[in-house]
Amino acid sequence: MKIATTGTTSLEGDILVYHGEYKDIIPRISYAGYEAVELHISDSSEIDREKLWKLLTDYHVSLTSIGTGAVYEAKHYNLGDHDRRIRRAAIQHLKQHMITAQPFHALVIIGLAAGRFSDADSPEEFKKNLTDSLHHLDELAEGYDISLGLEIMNRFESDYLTTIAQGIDFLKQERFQRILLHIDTVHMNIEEADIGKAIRQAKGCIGHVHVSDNDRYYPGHGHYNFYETLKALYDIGYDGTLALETNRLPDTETSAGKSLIYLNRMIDRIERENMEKIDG
Ligand code: LER
Ligand code: MN
Repeated sequence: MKIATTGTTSLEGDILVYHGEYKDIIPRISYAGYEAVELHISDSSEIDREKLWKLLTDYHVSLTSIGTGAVYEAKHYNLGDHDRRIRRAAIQHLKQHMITAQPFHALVIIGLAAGRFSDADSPEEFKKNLTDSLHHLDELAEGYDISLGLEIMNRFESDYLTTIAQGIDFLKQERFQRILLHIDTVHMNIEEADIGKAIRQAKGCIGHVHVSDNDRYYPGHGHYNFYETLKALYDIGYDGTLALETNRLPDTETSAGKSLIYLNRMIDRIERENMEKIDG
């Protein structure tokens, strides 16, 4: 499992760890000991991709994933909307992120940009529109050789597919080539009755994981049971990213530093226990 921090050029908001221009935050991410980052990008068509890719390569930081939710708040682009033009705009917008993701085979997140029931005339219409849009994106992702992560979010931020079990059923029904589930400790903490069991049942279906403590602080700050989550992920052979969708409190460097120490220690413990079990 690879640990990624998060970054954005937006100077506002506490959620996400590094805020600032790429030329400033990517060196800081590297000096903090991270080899991977998830970037939340408001519009991929507006960035200098070559410059970003070079910066990442020069600092040995790989791009694991792209957060895309900002467009729902800024422009209301979403994949389930009643208006076909809005759905198309959302797909084109996500396609631009796929281009940014391509050299690193990063995963493009579909979270808030999926939309809400209220964006269509009925829940049924929303589900149909979203499913059609996802099939379109699935084909595009195949062409760009990247994956998409359909984020399972809690009931206060999403109306559809709020548990891992619902996500698994949806993936099985639609048989996407490139869409996997993206789970998040904050959402699981709200929606799952048994987090370890829910993860174990999703073997082969999980493409991405957001981690933060129950209060959105760095892991280890609150009372979330990371051992249970990481052990379940380890046991199902999850080999993807743990991306720190945490706040930057009390400050960026503290959040980044404490997260890395805590998660590495937890992964080491799980690996050690596994070795001891094998050794008998
Ligand atoms: C997005 O990844 C997410 O988890 C949301 O809770 C953010 O609003
Ligand atoms: Mn998340």
